[in-house]
Amino acid sequence: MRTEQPQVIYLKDYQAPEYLIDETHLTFELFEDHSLVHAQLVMRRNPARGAGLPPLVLDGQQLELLSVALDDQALSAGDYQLDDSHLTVQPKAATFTLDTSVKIHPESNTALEGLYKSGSMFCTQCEAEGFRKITYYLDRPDVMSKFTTTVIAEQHRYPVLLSNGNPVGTGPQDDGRHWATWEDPFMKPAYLFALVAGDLWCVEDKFTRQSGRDVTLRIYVEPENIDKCQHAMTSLKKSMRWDEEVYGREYDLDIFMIVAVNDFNMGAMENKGLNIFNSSCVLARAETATDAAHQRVEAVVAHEYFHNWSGNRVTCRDWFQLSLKEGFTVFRDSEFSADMNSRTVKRIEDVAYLRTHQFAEDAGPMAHAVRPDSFIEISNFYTLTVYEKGSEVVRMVRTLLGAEGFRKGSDLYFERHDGQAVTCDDFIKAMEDANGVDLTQFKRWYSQAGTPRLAVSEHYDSAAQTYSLTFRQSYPATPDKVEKKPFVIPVELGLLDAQGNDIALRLQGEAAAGTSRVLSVTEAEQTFTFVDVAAKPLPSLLRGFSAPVKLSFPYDRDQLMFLMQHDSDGFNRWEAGQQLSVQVLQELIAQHQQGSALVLDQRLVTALGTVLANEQLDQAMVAEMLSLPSEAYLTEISEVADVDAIHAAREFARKQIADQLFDALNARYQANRGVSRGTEYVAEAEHFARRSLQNIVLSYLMLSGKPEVLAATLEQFDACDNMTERLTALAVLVNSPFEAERGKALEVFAENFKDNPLVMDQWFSVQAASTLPGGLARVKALMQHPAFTMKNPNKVRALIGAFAGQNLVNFHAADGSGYRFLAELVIELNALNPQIASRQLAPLTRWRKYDAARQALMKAELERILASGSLSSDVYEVVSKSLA
Ligand code: B3K
Ligand code: ZN
Repeated sequence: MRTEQPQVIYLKDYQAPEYLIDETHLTFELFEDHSLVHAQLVMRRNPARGAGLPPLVLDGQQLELLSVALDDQALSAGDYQLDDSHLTVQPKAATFTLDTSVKIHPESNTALEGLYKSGSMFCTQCEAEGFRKITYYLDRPDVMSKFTTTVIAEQHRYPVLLSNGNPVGTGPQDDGRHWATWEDPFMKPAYLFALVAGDLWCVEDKFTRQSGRDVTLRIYVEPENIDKCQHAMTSLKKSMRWDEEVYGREYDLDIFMIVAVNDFNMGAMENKGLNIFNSSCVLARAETATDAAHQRVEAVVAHEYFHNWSGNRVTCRDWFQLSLKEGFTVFRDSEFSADMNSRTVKRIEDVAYLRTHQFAEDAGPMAHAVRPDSFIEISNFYTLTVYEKGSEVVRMVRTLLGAEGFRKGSDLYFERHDGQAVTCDDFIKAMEDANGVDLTQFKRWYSQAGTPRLAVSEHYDSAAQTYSLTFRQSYPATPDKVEKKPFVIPVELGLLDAQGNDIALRLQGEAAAGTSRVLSVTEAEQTFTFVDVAAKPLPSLLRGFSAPVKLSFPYDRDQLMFLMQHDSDGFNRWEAGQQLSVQVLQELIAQHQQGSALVLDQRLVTALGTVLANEQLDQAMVAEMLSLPSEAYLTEISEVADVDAIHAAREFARKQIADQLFDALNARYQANRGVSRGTEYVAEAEHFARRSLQNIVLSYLMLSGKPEVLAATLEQFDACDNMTERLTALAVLVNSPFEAERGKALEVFAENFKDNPLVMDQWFSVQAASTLPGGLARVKALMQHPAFTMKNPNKVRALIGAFAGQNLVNFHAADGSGYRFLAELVIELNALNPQIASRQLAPLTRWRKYDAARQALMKAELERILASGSLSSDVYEVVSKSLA
């Protein structure tokens, strides 16, 4: 908890550390009611900071200092200063050794940062600033050290003792305890430190590197989960191969370990050689994990593995540079997933996510640049902007340089900075130097917050046979009130003729350049003119979503239908469908607001009918195209979001589509369920595609309320062999009018899976997201369920996160009951786990999107949180910025 006024930390104040830590020797003695940490730090004055011996200020929080010695001389209380967050000592020489012993309480650490207990095992989470809750240290990423770690614990309870690097020794003590020592040969910052002690089983495999040497791979889990590790292991081996092939990066230690823990604040953590994972991102098998969960496991395993180079070998100089490792690594994992599955579908998923959630963040009170220039609490900056927009920025670099130029740049980056802690500027510099280009203007993507708008207009001159496109950039105001300068916006485009074929592209004054190309828009207003254009074409703009901007072009609905059918770019075919749906839905929203009868533009039904009839199209694409823009996305693009009208309009459109296309939907359902019934579960793209279409189609069919659909749903629920089909059937029932069947299915499901917490998370989520009336009461009742606990972040996300984030009509109930409920929970969570509390707050921070009455209610709840007493810096920062 915060005891002093929270301080704002600025990038411009960065200074290199006064001292360095060459070696870190740690000994942990783990007990049930406390733990002891003995640290020996071999230190020296940082030569880069010049002569003189300023005081050594070590970070440390919630530590009970037992002893401190400088060069083996015990210090007494008068020889050092101690406050809530620092230990200060005065070195006597340029090189010295500092020994400290502290007592800590992992057994009561509910914040899940530092050393804590998850169930019966000990584990750690140090990024960003958790190491200071373990021992006194220079807890900053530019202080890199060689770590040796000894863990001592009771043999019987904790047979497995792990830390980073290679095992160098282990043995029993005569008091029933045992020890293990690990040595990490690579210099690393403290945030990559990890320790695990528990009664764990492991699955072991090996990977042969390109260079011929074997690496031992181990996944450690609690014994009951040993049958759910294979998918993660396969994903790990695929990731290792991919990083060798695509980036030329080999793994460097002889052992790589993953440990699954149930209580974890986020997805996973890339600690050197010892990744610690939320069990939701490791465990997967057909019966208990959905296709989405399988894909998430593959992506997160890859992401953490890729950090070994983008993050660990080359790390961040300071936390303002977080996107250096996160944006780049998200880009790497998304390309990996694209290569392993359907590239277009992966792009669609990423873009839909970015535009719904990151764009909302960029338009809200916490908006910040990809490289923020100030923060109060760094934990609040593990954001969609740093991760997802950061990844888009790296993607644009690749688009501008081409795949080969990008690889030259990444090679130079890794070679030049291996073993260093560097900045986003260093990354771009390597890209520039390897390609002989100047990216100075491009770097505005790192420093300017907010989503740029790009308005496009056209002009066709039939006499001159020229076609011009004019691009106008504009920038919404952001909380930093910084005046924005033009971005470099790579716009990939093509021009379609009347038959829907791409025409040859030739810019005035240039040679012909294929049928799809990238224009680099660099000015606030800029016109590009194409020559030899025989007839007015239809532009396909921002193909593959080549830049994270809000592009607008005045397409009419017939043109969008044409693009849906003919665009050679798969992403833009989907995008045309989304734009058509948005236009149609916005019309329905307006009708609802005017109190007139809702009338659906039949062109949407026709367009979706055509998609549904196209047997050649990848089934996952059909599924994506059938998915109407989410309520959250419709909210994001509204000036003032009318939650009830959005919900009514979307549900009306879905029902119309279901009724009018019933036979075609049903045919697709029967065909796919037929195949699923006769096929064993396989976690591969083609099977994901079949099930995704089968499932979205089933959710449409249920809107008909026909008894035959109920029967089909119950058949799927009972007879399928996998969680994807079962959970979809459950969700469809939960949102259906069939009350008795719904209740029965929920009961059967909970009874079957009561011992599997990850499956119970799904059970909570499906109910929390149900938009039927009475949502809040259902959520409150579920909080009393024995499987629910506020202490487990997965449970909080499954129930409260799903309610506030996905169940918009219920959460935004006009009486403010949803807001009050969330505020109360945030106050409770603030005391237990500040990081989770601050994350759950996000929906309340978006108050500017709503009508005056809701705004007042939401702000009142934010005020109430602010006034509630001793707030963590995490919650304080988000609430105070939201009210500013
Ligand atoms: N680097 C970690 C995130 C740590 C978050 C700390 N609050 C996971 C990842 O991005 O790979
Ligand atoms: Zn990461």
